[in-house]
Amino acid sequence: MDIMVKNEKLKTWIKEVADMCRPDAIHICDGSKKEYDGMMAMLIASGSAIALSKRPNSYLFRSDPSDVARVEDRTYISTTSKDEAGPTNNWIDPASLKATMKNLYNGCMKGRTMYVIPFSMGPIGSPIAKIGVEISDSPYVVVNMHIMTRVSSKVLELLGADGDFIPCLHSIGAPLEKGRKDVQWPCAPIESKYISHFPEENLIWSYGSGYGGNALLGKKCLALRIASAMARRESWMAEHMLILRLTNPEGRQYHIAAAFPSACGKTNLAMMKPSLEGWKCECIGDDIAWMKIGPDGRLYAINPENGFFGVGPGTSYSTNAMAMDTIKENTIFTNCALTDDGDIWWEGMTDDLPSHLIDWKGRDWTPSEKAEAAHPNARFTAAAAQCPVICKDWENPAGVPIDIFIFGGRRGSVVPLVYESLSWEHGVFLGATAASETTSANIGAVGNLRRDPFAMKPFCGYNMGDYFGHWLAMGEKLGGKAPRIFYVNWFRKNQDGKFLWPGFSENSRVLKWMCERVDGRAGADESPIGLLPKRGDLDLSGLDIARDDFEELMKVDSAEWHAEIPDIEAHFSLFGGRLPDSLKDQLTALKKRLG
Ligand code: SAT
Ligand code: MN
Repeated sequence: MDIMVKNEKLKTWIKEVADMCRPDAIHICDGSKKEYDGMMAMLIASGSAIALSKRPNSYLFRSDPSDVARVEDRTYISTTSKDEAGPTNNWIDPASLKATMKNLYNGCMKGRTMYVIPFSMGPIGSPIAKIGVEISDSPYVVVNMHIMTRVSSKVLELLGADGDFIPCLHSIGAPLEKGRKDVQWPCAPIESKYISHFPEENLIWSYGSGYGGNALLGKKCLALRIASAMARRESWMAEHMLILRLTNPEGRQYHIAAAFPSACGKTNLAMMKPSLEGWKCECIGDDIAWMKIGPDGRLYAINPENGFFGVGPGTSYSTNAMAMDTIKENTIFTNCALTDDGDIWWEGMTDDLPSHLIDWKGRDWTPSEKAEAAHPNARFTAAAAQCPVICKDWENPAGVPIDIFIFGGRRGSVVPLVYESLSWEHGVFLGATAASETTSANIGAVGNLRRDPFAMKPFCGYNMGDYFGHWLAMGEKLGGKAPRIFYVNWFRKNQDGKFLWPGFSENSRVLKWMCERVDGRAGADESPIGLLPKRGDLDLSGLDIARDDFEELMKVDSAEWHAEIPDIEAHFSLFGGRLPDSLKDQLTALKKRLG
């Protein structure tokens, strides 16, 4: 074993895993450019990666068609009691889950190299950062972790002999027999995939998938599922939220954290170019926020990640120019289409369709093809530092003080463009009842409505009833310094199925109203569901939107909201005695207001 490892717990763990998984070789990663380049050269030689001649230092990967997104059905929160995992998580008791997985791990790395990846979530050495070590047999995971987290031998130095870290074990679950040629994207069949979390011992075991959040274990597994359980124990928050800084024409800064389900436009909002004169948006993070109460009693947020794992399709110079500039070079692409001149392409990137492509499955594609050229969950992996509007404070260990929380989802009907909560408790009710049409970020049907509280349904590492309680408790601690809470829906459609709101840059109009609410400068009308902007409160100057359409967009229809109640009741009933009373009171109050 490499001499670099001095940490006792790490040494023991590496040996245990190697004895169980039986790799041919062990490589301790140092996070260097040399390591990255060497790994890419190997991936190109083996046929797993394609170097893109049109994009400097950028590569395309194509996954197995069965391994294209997170697998929520195969994701487990394994706590001693089932009740601790709660009704929104899959649960198997730790002893039997570990027994099953040890069987799978047994010899699973034969013919492969086992990579030991020391990484930091948050700037290395900062007091709020957490150290993880991922063991993986996937070189694709190594190169992605290089971008998405801070991989470095400095992390090992920091660990010293007895420092603690979060062990993250990952295998693609595809041992390679001697003399056999490897496939392009080795992985295990769906029924033997397991993405398992043991929050009582801060441990992650993932098996069978090489894709995204299933395999890059610093992200959803550590920074959300394990971190949310730690945050509850230690009175802080780990949330599925983007973080942005908005500056108004007078130079006043506002910090916004917003929770939307996967593939609902968090990256677009985080890097938005405001259409309003004089307003500026800077990105701090696009997916995860860790938040603590600071010495002044306000809530401060940091982004624990180092890069973006963003959805490609729909991203273009008109929807998200900053993302397009971020991925100009040094980017990993997964499941995008390949152009004839050696670049990537996805649906929505350009107005004109290319006349010929190689699709994400490696087949010839022409515009007459019905199937998409890029997978709808095709992704780019790029360093946050490459974003032209990355905020200068994005790595500040003190974080940024949050003024505004936004919840939302994708709803074709019922929910208006924006409304404000009546109180913190009501805001928690809005988060707890958030609903969205499902997207391709998870394996499963797309477009079904589901309750996705705080956009955390797939990511909460403990009983979600207790999580609601944690939000209420944080509100009590924050008191008058708590951020204001809003709910948005960029996705409302008219009867013909056309979007009523242009979204993207124009969302700055909605954010402006929120900022003015914070400053007590904009009005609001009370409605049964919350506070709506009064006519004239939303700055619509220069925007071509028909009056009828705007009314439709902002409409709160009593009958439609009445029809939501049984679904909210069914959702709440899942939590039984763990549902905080104050949320029951909020539901009763909503019914009363609806009349
Ligand atoms: O695949 S990831 O979990 O990293 C992306 C997402 O679903 O948000
Ligand atoms: Mn996400």
